[in-house]
Amino acid sequence: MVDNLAVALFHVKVILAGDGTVGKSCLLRRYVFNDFVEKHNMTIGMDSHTKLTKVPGLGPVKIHTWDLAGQPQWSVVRESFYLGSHAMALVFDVNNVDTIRHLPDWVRECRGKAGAIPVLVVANKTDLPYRVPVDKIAKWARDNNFEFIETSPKTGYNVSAMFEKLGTMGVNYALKSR
Ligand SMILES: Nc1nc2c(ncn2[C@@H]2O[C@H](COP(=O)(O)OP(=O)(O)OP(=O)(O)O)[C@@H](O)[C@H]2O)c(=O)[nH]1
Ligand SMILES: [Mg+2]
Repeated sequence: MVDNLAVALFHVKVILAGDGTVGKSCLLRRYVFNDFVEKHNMTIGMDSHTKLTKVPGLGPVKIHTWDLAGQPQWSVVRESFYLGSHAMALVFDVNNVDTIRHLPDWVRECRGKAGAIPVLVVANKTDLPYRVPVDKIAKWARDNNFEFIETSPKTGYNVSAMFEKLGTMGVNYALKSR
C-alpha cells in the first residue's frame, strides 16, 4: 500500500535550542522513536533526525530537526548550524530556574545567523514540580510574538503537537520569505 505521507510537498529545517539538560534530545527522541531515556547523554556538537509529519491544514511536511548541544563549550560549533533554518524551538526546564536565564541569548545567537525565523518557546518536563515562573515566560513569549507550548517527553505530553506547530511555523516562514 502506498502511504500518502510518502511524498512531502514541504521540507523544513527546525532548530532545537536551549541550555544543556533541558530535554531537547529527549523531545526529539520521543517524537521520532516514541521512547524515553532517563540518563542524560550530552549531545556532542549536534544531532539530527528527519520525520515525515502530517501537519493539519498543510498535509505531509518533512521536518528536518537539528538538535543542538546546549552546553556552553559548544557555542562556536553551533554557529554554523543555524543557517537556512525555518523555525526554532527554544526549550527550558520548568523544574530548573537556571534554564530561563539564557533564553534571550539563545534567540540572539540563532537569529543572528538564521534571520528572523519564528520561535516556539517550550516549557519542558511538565511532569516535574514547577520551579520557574512559567506565566512570566509565557508573557515574555507573547510580548515578543513567539509561540508557547508546555511539553513532557517523559509522559509524551504535547510532543507531537510541538513538532506539528514547528512544521506549520516553518512552512509559513518558508512561503513568506520566498
Ligand atoms: N522528568 C523528566 N525528565 C526529563 C524530561 N525530558 C528530559 N528529561 C531528563 O533530562 C535529562 C537531559 O535530557 P536531554 O534530552 O539529554 O537534554 P539536552 O537538552 O538534550 O541536553 P544537551 O544535549 O546537553 O544540550 C535526561 O536525564 C532526561 O532523562 C521530562 O519531560 N521529564
Ligand atoms: Mg541533547
